[in-house]
Amino acid sequence: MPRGEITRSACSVSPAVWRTCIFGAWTLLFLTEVCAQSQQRPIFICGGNITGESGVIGSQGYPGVYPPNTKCVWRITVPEGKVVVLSFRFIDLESDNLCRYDYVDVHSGHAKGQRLGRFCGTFMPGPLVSTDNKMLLQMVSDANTAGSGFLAVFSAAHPHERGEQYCGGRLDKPSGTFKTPNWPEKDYPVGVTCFWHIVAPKNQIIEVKFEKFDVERDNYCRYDHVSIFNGAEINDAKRIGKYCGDSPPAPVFSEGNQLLIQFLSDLSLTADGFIGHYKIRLKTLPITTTPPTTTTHPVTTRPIRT
Ligand SMILES: [Ca+2]
Ligand SMILES: [Ca+2]
Repeated sequence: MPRGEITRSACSVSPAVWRTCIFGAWTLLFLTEVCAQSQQRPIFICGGNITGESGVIGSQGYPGVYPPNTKCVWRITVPEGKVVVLSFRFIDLESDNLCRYDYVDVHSGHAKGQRLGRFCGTFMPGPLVSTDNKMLLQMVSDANTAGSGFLAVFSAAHPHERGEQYCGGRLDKPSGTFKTPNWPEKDYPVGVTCFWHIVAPKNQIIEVKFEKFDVERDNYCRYDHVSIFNGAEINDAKRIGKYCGDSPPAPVFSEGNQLLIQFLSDLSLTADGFIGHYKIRLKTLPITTTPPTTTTHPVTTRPIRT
């Protein structure tokens, strides 16, 4: 698969065509018009590295039907200190309840740790916000059935600049609040994934309390749920808890100075959602006998089944 920038010079013509141009002014005018039009419309190819304040990403060949059996990866980098806000403008991928065949995954960062969502069919999620200045999109297609793909725009934003409209982000103030999209006016939407990454100064810990909590109930929290992890990434070995239903979880304390809160809703049944608060605390009382974990490099995910 060709990989590279999302746009490239859109107007290349054969020598034969140029000969035609030389002998016919109208032909030249026609070509100029075609070139002008095609330069306004980027040609979308399979994946690439995109750096800048804003940009457009489309599936390979968009708005044409995407090819089968592809895996395309786009890595977005916006200026340091900002976050990436990605908004889908159009999605048409093979439809499936579990997005098993064709899908586009959106990850916060360039590693594939924090997935902000997996999308297929024509479901359009709200804007997705990374926790740092990097985001990764991966689109996968299988052998059969395809659609027109997707078109998305991204822009750089200051963390929390557009806070009320989105969910997730990096929280590094001494205290703060996080809540599901639409809280308290409406139920949270289907198909959202939010990550709040709370960072305290070194040698301090984080306390999280939920004020109100109502997330689709299931005995195993299989559908919609909140998971809280020690550290900065999804890691089953560092999961503090997984919560759903309408009773607020008991207050949670981090072991170290970072905590990741993940909220996921599936594609059906929603509820009021939640509002929670965190506070950074001095590590005065021994909260746990496990030594605090300070991780500066990626930790391999080790699924634990008990
Ligand atoms: Ca397919
Ligand atoms: Ca649900």
